[in-house]
Amino acid sequence: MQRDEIDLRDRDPALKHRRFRSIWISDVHLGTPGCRADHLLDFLRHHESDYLYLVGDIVDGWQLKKSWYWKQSHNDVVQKVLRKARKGTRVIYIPGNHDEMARQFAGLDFGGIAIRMQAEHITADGKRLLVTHGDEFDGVIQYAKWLAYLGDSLYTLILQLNRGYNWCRMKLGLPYWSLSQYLKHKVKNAVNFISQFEKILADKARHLGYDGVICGHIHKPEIRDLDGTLYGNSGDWVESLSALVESADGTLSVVYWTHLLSDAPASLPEQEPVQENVCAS
Ligand SMILES: [Mn+2]
Repeated sequence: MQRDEIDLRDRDPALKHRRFRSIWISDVHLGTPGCRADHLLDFLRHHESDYLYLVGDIVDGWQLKKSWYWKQSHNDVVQKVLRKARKGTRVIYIPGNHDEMARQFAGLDFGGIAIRMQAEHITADGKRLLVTHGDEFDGVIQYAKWLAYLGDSLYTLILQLNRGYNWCRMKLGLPYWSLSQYLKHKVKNAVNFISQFEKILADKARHLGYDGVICGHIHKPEIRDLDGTLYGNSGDWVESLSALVESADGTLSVVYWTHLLSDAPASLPEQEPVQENVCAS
């Protein structure tokens, strides 16, 4: 059984469906082996909402161009979203950089799904939020698309080169070059990148007169206040298996699929949704 083929049929049927005012999901990457479509399907089955925002990188066109990968569960996710739209959920699809081919349809509606470059969401308590995938604020992607492509395979290449490189260094009497040191440096840079990305998006939203921003792109679920501006990120369905949700009163929170699975039936009746990093404002 593959990692994404877990059997969810034995789940307790008492697990109630939760209703939120809004749900944001992003970075599903349908069309790649990494996509946890079964988990997302399970999440969508147990969560209803008035608004459902698909915040980009839903289908991974970059990977599909390289090699075709499409499973039944990937179809099921698409069908489930279309069904929600038919049944009255307002579905807004904001394409990201991996599904940029859908951007040419921005402004149009298909099957009850509104395709937009970005959207404005007004919460139940009146906050105006900018909803955008976020890659347009990512310097690397914006200015050098080939560099972003390169990133995918760079790590593999480094690992391959490291052995040969160090063999040469040894022959030349040079000390071993540490890959782990290099990667530690890279991780530090990644942390810097994330905080920079968050700041840039919050600044942009503030500049445009919004109370906050909701985005995806960096696969890091988050909800917090950045200098008085709300920053929300719905995460992804490759690693974190997360979504952003808005309760009936306008409270925003991050929910994780893993928490959904671990919900004990005994504690279920009228239990508040699993909330993490709840933003007070
Ligand atoms: Mn992206």
